[in-house]
Amino acid sequence: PSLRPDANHTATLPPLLPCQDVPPGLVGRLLIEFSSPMSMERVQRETPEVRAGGRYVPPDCQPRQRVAVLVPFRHREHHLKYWLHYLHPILRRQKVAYGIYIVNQYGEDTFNRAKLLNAGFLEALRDDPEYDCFIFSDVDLVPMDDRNLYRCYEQPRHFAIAMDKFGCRRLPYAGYFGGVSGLSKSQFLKINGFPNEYWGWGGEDDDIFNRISLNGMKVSRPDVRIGRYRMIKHERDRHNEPNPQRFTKIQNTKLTMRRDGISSLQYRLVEVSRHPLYTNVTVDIGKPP
Ligand code: UDH
Repeated sequence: PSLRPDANHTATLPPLLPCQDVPPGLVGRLLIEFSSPMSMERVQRETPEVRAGGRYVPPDCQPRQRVAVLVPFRHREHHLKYWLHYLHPILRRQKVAYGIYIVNQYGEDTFNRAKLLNAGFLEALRDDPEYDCFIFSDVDLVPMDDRNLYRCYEQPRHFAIAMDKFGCRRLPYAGYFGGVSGLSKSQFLKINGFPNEYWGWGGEDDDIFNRISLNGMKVSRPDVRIGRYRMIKHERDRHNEPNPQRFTKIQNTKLTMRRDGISSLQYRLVEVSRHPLYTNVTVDIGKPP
């Protein structure tokens, strides 16, 4: 804990107490909708407490974790406005220190969600080596309850367990790990990060689930009433067609995970820019072989 100088720099304030495990300002179930118009200016106006680059530290307690929230991204500006509008206030109430990183895929080659997230992991750590928890969130998913705490747990966490698109019922299948997940730095390194070789839509989340199980860990999840999400409706993106190789690839995680992952990641950093509510990291991750 640091001693903070007071306004006159003559005395020091007592160190802050650790933030409570269950933050006292949570409100529970939230009303989420994507029909009212949203502009980035409005979101910025309503979120003055966040520092440049989308960084926040609770002012009234000592946070227990430093969380980097990583969003795989390309051409979804419309979704990003809603996502930031809802997520910043939720994360603030949850009393963690956090930073938002939009990991933007450069160029128009086939999308690769997991490889982007690997690059985001390294770039967030380069920005702040103190991050000890990483949350990976699609840009079109907003939690419906702020008791779904965006932090890291004893075991890798799957947050998005019930979505309105699946009728808010439980998981589509038992090993589902898509949408929003979270791993501590050591959990992430233990599974050698995410696979780099899933180009196009699908399969990478199942591969990550396999990595977790094969390394002796077990996915933890919130209560089904708390883990609900709203998804912004959209059509399939261009250059993110379903990957026909995904079914065979997920059979082979055990053989591939040691050589394919954060240890073998290659990309070119194109740009890092600090926006008022997020840090944009644009990376050139290449294209399928
Ligand atoms: N993403 C982008 N840009 C893209 C592709 C994906 O930003 O071009 C990111 C974004 O964060 C998105 C995530 O990757 O939330 C996952 O991709 P997705 O939203 O395409 O996957 P999802 O399973 O949808 O949500 C699949 C297509 C549904 C088509 C339905 C047609 N009615």
